[in-house]
Amino acid sequence: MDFRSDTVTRPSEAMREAARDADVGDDVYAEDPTVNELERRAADVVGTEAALYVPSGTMGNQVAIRTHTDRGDELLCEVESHVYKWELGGIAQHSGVQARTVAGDERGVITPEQVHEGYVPESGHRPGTSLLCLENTHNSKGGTAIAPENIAAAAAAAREHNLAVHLDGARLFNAAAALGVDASALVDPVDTVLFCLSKGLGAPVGSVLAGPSDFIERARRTRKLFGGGMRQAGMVAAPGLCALENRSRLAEDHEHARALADGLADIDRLTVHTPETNIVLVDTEMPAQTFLDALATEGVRASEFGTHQVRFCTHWDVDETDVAEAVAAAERAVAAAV
Ligand code: TLP
Repeated sequence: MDFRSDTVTRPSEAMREAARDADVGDDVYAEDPTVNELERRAADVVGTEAALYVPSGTMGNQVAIRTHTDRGDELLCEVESHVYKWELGGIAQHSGVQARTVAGDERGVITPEQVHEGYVPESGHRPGTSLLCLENTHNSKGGTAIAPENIAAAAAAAREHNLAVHLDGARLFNAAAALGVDASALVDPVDTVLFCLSKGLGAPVGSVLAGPSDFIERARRTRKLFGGGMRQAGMVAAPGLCALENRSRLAEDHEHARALADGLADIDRLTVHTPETNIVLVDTEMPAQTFLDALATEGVRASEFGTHQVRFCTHWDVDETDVAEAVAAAERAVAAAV
């Protein structure tokens, strides 16, 4: 049982068939009908003018940053955000941009005041901020679903300084499902959004960068520059189209995460954070790796998220029985991890 991430899912039969039967063309000439359909449909779903299919969430975020900024600019982001913490310093490497971080609250929310304080006006000595990056759900904070009001407030503060706002919504639809809102409500306040087809939605490959048409046209050139221009990409976009229709199943993952959290909470020497979506963070009294090794011998995999913290992700390849078995395995692992 693999709880390391929601990226580990295997494509369904329907996805495999869709890939086999996909109508394809050369997407670098924008002639792949399946990719074009996916981009149209994706833009529709999040309420933007246009969208761009990209190979990964990381590429989508990095293409967005490069397209929004100029070399030597500064961007503002939460200190534990994925773009800053988990993308190999891509902000500096790909865009020549300096990141200024602010520490959000325990759920990863950035306040308007923090945006005002973090903003740097361009001067003879200072680079000048051009972009605010937000994240929803916030991965490092345990998949917290940030409310539309919080997104809107931070974005409004950014606009007072003429900053563009990019949302890393790798798990945007998890946030929407948890909050009971349409994804467009989370996207309306920002300029651009990245979301992943390859996480809870279950596609084997791919993410989408969405925003205004003129931005997406420029992002298409950046994607090519970054080596992300794919040819008969309809083969992988077709399962992505199936994935887009999987949005309603995410609530199931959230239920499984709650059941998992409840079960783990009864185990001594583990402290469980209450999940808001499909991510369960667990603080371990013993070193996280010791617990993970013991858990692996019980046939359950999870991720190290800190020296004394592990992350479990639920997804469509784990069901209720798996959750119950994982809890029992965790109990044995804690007993064994001395
Ligand atoms: N996150 C992965 C790891 O990199 C940690 C995971 O297993 O959660 N934004 C957010 C908020 C993400 O969580 C991720 C993936 C990405 C962007 C990047 O997506 P990919 O993996 O498609 O490049």
